[in-house]
Amino acid sequence: MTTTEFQVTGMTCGHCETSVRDEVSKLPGVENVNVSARTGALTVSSTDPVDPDAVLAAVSEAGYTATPA
Ligand SMILES: [Cu+2]
Repeated sequence: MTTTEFQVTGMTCGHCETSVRDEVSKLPGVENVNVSARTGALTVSSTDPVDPDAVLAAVSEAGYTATPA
């Protein structure tokens, strides 16, 4: 299990968190997603290291912008 951290901008509430969590959870190998609208922190736990670009694309799909942290 590995965890990868990102910083997300644009989230304001729990619905934003859910949108990000739903999209990132779809990525292969992702086991757990922790996201906070308050801090912008996104932590992705996965069986193998995730492709950061895939996570950034998934967050973008949800309507927000992420950068590796
Ligand atoms: Cu929101």
